[in-house]
Amino acid sequence: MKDVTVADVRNFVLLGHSGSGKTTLTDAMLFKMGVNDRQGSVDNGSSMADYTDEEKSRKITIYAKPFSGVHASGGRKTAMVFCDTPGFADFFGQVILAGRIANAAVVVVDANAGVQVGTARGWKQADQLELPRAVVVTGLDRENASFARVLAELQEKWGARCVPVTLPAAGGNGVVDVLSSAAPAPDVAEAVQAAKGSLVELAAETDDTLIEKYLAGEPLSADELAAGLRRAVLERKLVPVFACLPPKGVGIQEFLDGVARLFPSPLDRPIKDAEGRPINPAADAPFVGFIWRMVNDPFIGQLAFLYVCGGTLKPDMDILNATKDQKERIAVLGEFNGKKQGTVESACAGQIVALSKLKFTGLGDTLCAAAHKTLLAPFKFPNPVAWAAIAAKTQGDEDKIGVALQRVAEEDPTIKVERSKDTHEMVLSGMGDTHIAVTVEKMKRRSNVDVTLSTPKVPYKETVTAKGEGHYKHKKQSGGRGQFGEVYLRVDPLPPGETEWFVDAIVGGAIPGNFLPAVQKGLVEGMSRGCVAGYPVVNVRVTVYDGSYHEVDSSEISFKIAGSRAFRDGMSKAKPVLLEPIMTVRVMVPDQFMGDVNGDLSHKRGRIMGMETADGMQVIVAEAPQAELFHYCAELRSMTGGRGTFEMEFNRYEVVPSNVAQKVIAEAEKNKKEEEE
Ligand SMILES: Nc1nc2c(ncn2[C@@H]2O[C@H](COP(=O)(O)OP(=O)(O)O)[C@@H](O)[C@H]2O)c(=O)[nH]1
Ligand SMILES: [Mg+2]
Repeated sequence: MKDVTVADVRNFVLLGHSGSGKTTLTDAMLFKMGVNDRQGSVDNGSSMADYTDEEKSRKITIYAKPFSGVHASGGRKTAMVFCDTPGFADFFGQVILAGRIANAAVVVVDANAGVQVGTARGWKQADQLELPRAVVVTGLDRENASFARVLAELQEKWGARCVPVTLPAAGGNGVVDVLSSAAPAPDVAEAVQAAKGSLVELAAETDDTLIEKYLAGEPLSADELAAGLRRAVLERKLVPVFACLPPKGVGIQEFLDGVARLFPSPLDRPIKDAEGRPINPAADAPFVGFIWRMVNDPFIGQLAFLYVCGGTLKPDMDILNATKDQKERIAVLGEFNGKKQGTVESACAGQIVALSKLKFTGLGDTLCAAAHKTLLAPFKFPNPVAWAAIAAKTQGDEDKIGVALQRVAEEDPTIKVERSKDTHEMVLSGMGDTHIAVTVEKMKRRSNVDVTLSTPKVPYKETVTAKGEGHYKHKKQSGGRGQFGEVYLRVDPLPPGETEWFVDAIVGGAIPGNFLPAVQKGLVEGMSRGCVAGYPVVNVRVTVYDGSYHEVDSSEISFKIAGSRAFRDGMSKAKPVLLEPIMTVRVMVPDQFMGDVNGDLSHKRGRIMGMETADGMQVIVAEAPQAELFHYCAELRSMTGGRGTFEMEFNRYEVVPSNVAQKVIAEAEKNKKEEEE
């Protein structure tokens, strides 16, 4: 974009339920602004926005992507910068990324389906970010579509501030602009009149002198009305509603006109730094920018997408990465519309540029003029809600998985990989099963590693509940020098608060002091695989109180073996039990699902600890075993039509009830046999 002034930049993010038409609207806008010479379509794979293989094969948006173009209307040029985002809950991380750099939100609502789960999720995110917003009602041609019905629903949910600025007309093949001076067709005249009345009133209410004028029955001038409307949108007292039929390009011109007229520019809404101080958005202020998107492109290499918060970025400037405290060099400012790439000579507030070959910069970093260090707050993402153990299909590919996943995680901070030190599995976690599946697919395509996914193993542990005596005499005579070591010990529960698990109660040198470390080593080994199902043993105390040795045959290895076996003997007599991790779960659901969710949790051996309400939702706090929760995300979504969400964290270990323990033990024995074969 050339010759753009900050005041003429409009920057917004598209939010809404999956399938509501956000991407189709994106393609329609790009075509209207001449960025594309035909209108791309999600359905035939020609969309400029949903262009990645994983998006094309699923026909859904997976990544938030930036677009830009110039909208010319009435002799005025406006730079439109906007992000298309996924509506699917699994990819909400992308909404968090794009939301951070938006000056306004456009919530897309389908005229048949109305407000859906994803619509409400997007709206809530916009609320949290305090974003001014508009609604675009799409799908006017769909069966049972009704603009009037959706408008009523919007007003019921989000107030009378939702007022149409364009209305469907001409049997759905056109729209009328409520504020246009042309006389509306008779069939819409009444609706136009009502909307105009509401708009004028909301505009007047933003200013004391205007409201006086309005109440005195004087008309507002065109300039007063325009300024009042913009202020009302900025203050979130007006949510303009637009009617569109994106596949046919109907209402797009009017929508872009509306954005140019009504939306704030970056000058109206300065971004705040980490301390809450506004960053000066003016073009001549010191440069500050924020990295909100990273892409590891197999052909281009790594691209860092930067949002300019203030000042003007030009190539070859002295740039500081304030997050890493490192100087960076910038050669070229890239501009991307999907795959289509170009370059720009400079970028001001509200614009997005792609930077390549940065040395230190990652997602969430702040770049700024070296002489004016500024830092923005880092991103915050929700905790994972879905987990899968991941293993290489081909032996030897394990290292490749690690590297490939790390590259994916650089782009997508809601994907996490961890090697469990308890189960030794590599566990991939994310925002849902589809998120994990897409990640694996992407990894395969880019790094050519094939993996298998499975339910992660539960990190069971074992302990004892009573006192047990253990004894082992290790004696071996095989030709030359033999082996000899004998250990007597007692195993009992480690008293709460104590950490000293080993007690030396040997008297009279029954086991010489120099062999005690070997005995201890044997105990540690014994504790690494308990006698119940071979899981690590915790919270036990071992008192070694007697033993015997042989002048010649005793050795470290003999005592290590004796220690390990004596422990096993003692533990098996000390009423050993299996322990499992218990999680604290917070489930957020609308009222009507309370019964189902509570019932299901009890079914999962859960205990309801409390209930509260927050944000108009019921919050159920429960404790339940981790073993029952690996697939809770999918189960809760299907139980609640996607409206329930949850978070969970580890709480403590608890004894596994014996009927469940029997199954775990049987499974462990089966696995052991398989290993031995
Ligand atoms: N009939 C009709 N179909 C639409 C309209 N807008 C989008 N679609 C279709 O709805 C489906 C989902 O659209 P898409 O833009 O991918 O939705 P998104 O998930 O919100 O990005 C696609 O098959 C589109 O062709 C519309 O206004 N009318
Ligand atoms: Mg989409």
